[in-house]
Formats: sequence, C-alpha cells, structure tokens
Amino acid sequence: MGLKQELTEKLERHGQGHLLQFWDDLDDERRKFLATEIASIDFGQLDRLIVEHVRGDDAAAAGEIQPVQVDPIEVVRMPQTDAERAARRRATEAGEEALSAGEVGIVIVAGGSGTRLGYNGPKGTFPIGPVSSASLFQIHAEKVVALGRRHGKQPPLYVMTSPENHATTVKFFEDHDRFGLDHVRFFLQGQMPAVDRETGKILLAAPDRLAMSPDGHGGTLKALAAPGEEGCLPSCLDEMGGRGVRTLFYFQVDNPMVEIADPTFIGLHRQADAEMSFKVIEKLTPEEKVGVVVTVDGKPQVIEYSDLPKALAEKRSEEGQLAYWAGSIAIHVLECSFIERLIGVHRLPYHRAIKKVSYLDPAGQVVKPAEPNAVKFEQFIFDALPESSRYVIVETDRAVEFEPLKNAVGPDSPATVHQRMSDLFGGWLEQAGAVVPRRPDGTVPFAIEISPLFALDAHELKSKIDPGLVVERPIYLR
Ligand code: UD2
Repeated sequence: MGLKQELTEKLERHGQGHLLQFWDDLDDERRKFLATEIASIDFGQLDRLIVEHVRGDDAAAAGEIQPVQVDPIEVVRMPQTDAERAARRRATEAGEEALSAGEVGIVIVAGGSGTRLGYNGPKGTFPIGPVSSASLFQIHAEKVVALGRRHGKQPPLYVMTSPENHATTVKFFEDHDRFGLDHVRFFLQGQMPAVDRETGKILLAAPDRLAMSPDGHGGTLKALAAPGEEGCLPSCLDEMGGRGVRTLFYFQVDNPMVEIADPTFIGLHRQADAEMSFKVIEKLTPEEKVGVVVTVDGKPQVIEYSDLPKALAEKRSEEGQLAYWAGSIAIHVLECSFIERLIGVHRLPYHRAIKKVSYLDPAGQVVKPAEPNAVKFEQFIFDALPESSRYVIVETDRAVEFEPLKNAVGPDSPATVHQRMSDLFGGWLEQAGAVVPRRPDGTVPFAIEISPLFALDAHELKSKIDPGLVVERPIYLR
C-alpha cells in the first residue's frame, strides 16, 4: 500500500482526512515531514478529547467543577511562635543537607509561548533586571551558581523548551557561556494539535504542517522521562538518577523572585516524606489569577482560576478571609520516584483552551481569525497532586517570592516586577543597616538590584555592605 493510501485510511477512520488535501502538491521531503507529524499523534486519545472537550456539554467541557464537596486544604502557615520558628530551622537544615549531598535538581518550565507579554522571543530571554536588564534566565542561572557556592555542590539545571523556542533558548545560554553553570540540559516538551472548535478537525498551519502547540507544563513529566535527543542521550530522569539527584525543585520561568531550591521548602517536603509539594500565597482577591489548592471530596487538588466557580472564589470565612485562599504560585518539589511511578500508570487529564489559531482554508489561503476559533489541549502539572501519597502545602510571602511577568502593561508587567524586586532588595539593604528612602506607601522610589552572585539573601548581604550605606540613586550590586 502506498504512503498516501495508508495515511488516508488512518485519517479517514478518525474524521481527519482533510489533512492530506494538499498532498499532491508537495514534494517528497514535505510529504515525509507531514507524514511524520501525523505519525506523532495519538488519534485514539485525540478522538476522546474531541468528544469530551469539543462536542461535550458546555459546562463539563469548560472544565468547571461539578457540584462536589470542596474544602480548604491544610497549609503549613508562616511561622508565628518560637516553636514554629525552631521547627522551620530544623526543616531548613534538612533541606541544606539534601543540597550539600547533591540530591536536588532544578527544573525550569520555559516552553510557553508568552503571547500575553507580546515579546518576540523566549520569555526567559526577556530583560527584567530593574537596573542591569539581566534576563530572567540570567537571574535564575545566577541563583543556581550561588547555591553551588553556598552548599558545595551546584544543582544540575534542566530547562524545558518547546519546538517553537528550543533553538533560540539553547543559543541564548551558549552566547552567555551558560552563565557559569556546571550542568544545564535543555529538554523538549511534547505538542498537541489544535482543532477547530466547531468541527473538531485538526487545523493545518501550512500545506505540509499541522497547527501544533505545546502540550502544557503537565507535559514536563513525560518529557523528563523521554529519551534524550535522537534517542542517544539517557532521559533526564535517568541522568538525574546517575548523578544521585532524588528530589526536583520546579518553577516557572516567568517569576524572577522565586527562591530557587529554598532549603526550608525542600526540608519540609522531605521531613513529611512527601511526593509532591506546593508553595502557596494568600490570594488577595477572588479574581486573582492563581489556581487554588483545596480538597475535592477529601482529595487534594488544584482548581485553576478559570475553572473556579464565582461563588466558590468569593466565599469567605466568618472572619472575612477568602475560604479558598491558598493560591498556587507554581513552585513545587517533586520526588523523581513519584514522576517515574506516574509516567508508568497515570495520564494527567487534558484541559481545553479556546484560542485564536491561524489556519489554511481549503483554497490554501491563510486565515487569521478575529475571534477564537480553535481548541488547544494542555496538561497541567498540578494535576499530579491527587496522585501523590503524601504532600505538603507551604505558605510563603508574596512580597518575597512572587511577582510573575505575564503582561506588557498593567498587573504582572515589567513595571510591577521592577517595583517588587526593588522593594525586596531595598528591604534587604535596610536589614543590613543601610538607609533606603521610601515613598509614603512603603515602596522604594528608584530601582535597586542585587545579583544573586553578590548575595542570595538578606543574611548574606549583611556581611557584604557597610552598615552606614545611604542609598540615594539606582544601585546594582554585583
Ligand atoms: C499559571 C498557573 C496558575 C498560577 C500562575 C502563577 C496554570 C494552568 N496556571 O497560570 O494557577 O500558578 O501560573 O504564575 O499553570 N509553560 C510551558 N509549556 C506549556 C505551557 C506553559 O513550559 O505548554 C510554562 C510557561 O513557559 C510559563 C508557565 O508554564 O513559565 C506558566 O504558563 P502560563 O503563563 O500559561 O500560566 P498562567 O499564568 O495562566
């Protein structure tokens, strides 16, 4: 049977025969490319997703949770008493031991397309340092290098990319001599086809190319377990095993304030013998765009902000606090053994996102839709939580650890990130005895930045500056 006939039969069985409509116009190489893309798709799975998310009834398809028992989850709150502070110190020591033993690896997810930011390049390359314009990647990498100096072993860094930004990301690190990292490895996440939201038909991006998009950060788990480039490298998980790494610290590329491999968090996770742990902040408003960690029918789960019914988002306790307040900031600790177990037996669910996706019409013309026309399918890493046998949810202070870069202007934009970083570093300087001016609302009036290579935290800064320092203008300590 010829290749075309073979593909036609397969595609017709799944109602996707239109993917070959330009086949006769393609040369051999482009036919091969198209055939490879088609071969990469699990059509049985796609059929199920289309039934559930494109043709299913609207509420279920939108992912909104059905009436069930939703309760707040138990959280290790910020320490208030001496006993709680002492317990935290013991956790910190346990985390430091894991770091010194080289048992911790670091994973950054950087495969997203960052459309909201409107930046033409991988988000990690965005210049975000308030004074230095250091990129997000540089800031993260310098923290890893500084951790290595502090604990005597530099944790290996794993950066997840997507086909769209892989080459540019790798080149960016190479152009900067890998920022002094001992070991950084880039691994590709998977892709899923985008389908027409009315018909469920896969969209064509070009005569020889399907409209593919990253499969969500939930794809991290299978990407970590997949063989390396062209099958000749071990999987990241196998490589980690060989290096003695047991525990992974996971975060999103867009948050420059993340306390990478925070030993207290790692220690709390380890002391509880947990498989997956979460950092949370107290949500400020019902509308804040973070998923909430709750229990659903007694099982731990994250409900994404877009799936949380308004009534639940707005529900308050008698004291006036949001009932479901524990906002996930996408900072996790995961055991490698947990990922291996999950990969073998469990598939994370897919969520749907309705987006604008350009496509070829039957006449071969590119259509740029004015309205969202397509369904994309994504897995979310936090859906692994219900599968973990033990977990710890730890509260952190947003002023210290969370200001993601999402938008070009307004909330979560370069302006807010610069301000929050400057406020944090201004506070470190004050703790070290310096004088820093403040506006009436407590914010600092100009940019302040401290490279992780100069000081990784307020405590380290103390030994490095003159306590009489008066800060009068923008300053970058490096
Ligand atoms: C995410 C969380 C939200 C909250 C918030 C905190 C989800 C679905 N929601 O919201 O609950 O924790 O972050 O900032 O996670 N990425 C990939 N591959 C993909 C898709 C995303 O690597 O296929 C990365 C992306 O590069 C980014 C991160 O995942 O670093 C978050 O993606 P997002 O910006 O789409 O998530 P957001 O802001 O809706």
